[in-house]
Amino acid sequence: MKATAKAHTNIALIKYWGKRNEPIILPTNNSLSLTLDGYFTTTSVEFDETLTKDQFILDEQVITGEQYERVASFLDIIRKLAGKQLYASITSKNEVPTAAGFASSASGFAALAAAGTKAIGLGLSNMELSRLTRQGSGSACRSIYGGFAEWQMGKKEDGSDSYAIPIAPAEHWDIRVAAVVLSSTKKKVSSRAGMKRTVETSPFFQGWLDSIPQDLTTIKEGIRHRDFQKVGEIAEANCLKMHATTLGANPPFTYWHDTTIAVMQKIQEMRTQNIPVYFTIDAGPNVKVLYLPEYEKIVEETLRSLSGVADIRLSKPGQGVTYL
Ligand code: 2P0
Repeated sequence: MKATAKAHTNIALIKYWGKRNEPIILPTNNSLSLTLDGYFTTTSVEFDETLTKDQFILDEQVITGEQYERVASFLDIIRKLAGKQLYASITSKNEVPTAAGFASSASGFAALAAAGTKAIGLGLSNMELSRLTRQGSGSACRSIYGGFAEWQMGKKEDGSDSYAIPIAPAEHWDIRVAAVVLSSTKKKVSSRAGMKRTVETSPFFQGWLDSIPQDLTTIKEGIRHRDFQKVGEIAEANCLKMHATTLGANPPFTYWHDTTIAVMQKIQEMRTQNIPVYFTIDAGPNVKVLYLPEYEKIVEETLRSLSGVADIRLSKPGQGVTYL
């Protein structure tokens, strides 16, 4: 009744930004991401007949409150699927530096879903595992796969057709991501609250949705042909459109800081000097820079020299969920 799994986080190139069903996490649009090797969560789940409630230990700390409730509710879904009323002891270790602006919820729920279902004796396919993982955290459903994965929003309201599918494995293309860590990174609006406010109030939201199908078609073509310019241009434009929706929300908000804008401008300036680099930004102020391996040195040096930048963390494409 015990299993251990490891899952990596991912960076969205076409963003998930909006839910059409909050309780079971159904998105308003398809999204597409690259799984990253540098950031992962390892989780062990052990079901135990003597326990009267779940126990959750993260990085050697006993977790209570909202974070505990989210994990226990997710295990309720696994218990229901398996038809077994057993509690578990969950032990997780995060190798996701929160300062780098990567959400540990993606690798966290992917590892929890994989270890939990294996420990309770459910033999799920990757499709079933991704569909289940989605209910813990939306972006986590893409972390079941390595390399490039697309979360298909699905049409059904029961969520049965909403899960990620693999687009290309990590070995297909060595595209790199530099996370630019800013000195000041206080985040005021969580991604969950931010996307909700945007869906409910932003007049730009429909424009965002209308633009997704073409972005997806073009970026998938670019990935297939390893066309870096095509992938970079679409990823950067898609990120800017997502962030534009927040400015139209009521009350309006932005995740950007002054250094966020300085890094974006530096990236665009590097392109005028024939250095092929593009950026993307999630629901926070840190910038993620896309580049090819031969430009690693110049990318790292240039970004490190900017004021307000605390650190640069480099990552390669990573693998999907594995069992240890
Ligand atoms: C993404 N983000 O596609 C987008 C881009 C942030 C910006 O997925 O409510 O933690 O758990 O489904 O997955 C962050 O939202 O939200 C996110 P929930 P999640 O990666």
